[in-house]
Amino acid sequence: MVSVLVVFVVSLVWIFSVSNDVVATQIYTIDVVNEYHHDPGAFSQGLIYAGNDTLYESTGLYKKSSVRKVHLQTGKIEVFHKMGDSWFGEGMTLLGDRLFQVTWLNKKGYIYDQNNLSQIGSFQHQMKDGWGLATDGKVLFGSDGTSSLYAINPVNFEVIKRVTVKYEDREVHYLNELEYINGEVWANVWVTDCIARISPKDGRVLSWVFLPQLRQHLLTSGHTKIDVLNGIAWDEENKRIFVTGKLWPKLYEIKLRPITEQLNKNTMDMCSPPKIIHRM
Ligand SMILES: [Ca+2]
Repeated sequence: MVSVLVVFVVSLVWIFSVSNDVVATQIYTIDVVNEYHHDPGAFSQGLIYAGNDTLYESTGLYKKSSVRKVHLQTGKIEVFHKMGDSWFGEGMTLLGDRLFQVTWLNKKGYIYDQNNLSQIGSFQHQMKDGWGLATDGKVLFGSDGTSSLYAINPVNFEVIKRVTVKYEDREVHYLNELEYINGEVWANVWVTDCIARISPKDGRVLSWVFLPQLRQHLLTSGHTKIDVLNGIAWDEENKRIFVTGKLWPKLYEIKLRPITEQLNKNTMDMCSPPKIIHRM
């Protein structure tokens, strides 16, 4: 009888703790504050805001990969660096006055002068692949398309720390473009319309941002050749969040709005697809 009671009490505690976790994970939808022109030929892989209405963008695809300095208001490309035809540009971040960029299916990255985008160095990293980069001003955060989030020494490029990103007990695979915002690392999850807000301390997904309306609106407006949502940039000074996607004709400034929707299995499948598909 005592053991039955113990099991009952333990079960109650477990149910209570699980339901608390579900309630504690905030979900946000978004409102569009501004929209700007974005080069529809830019296969966006890295996006950074650098002050003075200036964005830096890294783009992918073989023979088309590039690094650009872009004026926010007009979308005008002010400086353009074309990468070699055999390189596929991926995530990029700005630390000091240098841009660090990783490349797809390769452990080699490049360093550029932020003013003229001249290539001033290269590096080898220890991730499995190069997908996303961000920085808190001290270390580089990196993703490689798995559920791993890396903290990387920006001098010797050794991995300082690796955490597995999880929502509750479920690994979140395909972490893509990154941005460091107020102590969190925000990550596009490849092929989804979701952004995971991650604690870099332990890899826990603290909350989710749902953005399906952006891609859906572009599709219904006739932009049928667009690819997935990818690219997050943060204007620390003015607290502005920018997002775009691969081959999207627009870049959006968004604001988050909390919603009360409960997370269910469909939501989790939508934001954190099982690891069964292979990237083209
Ligand atoms: Ca970014």
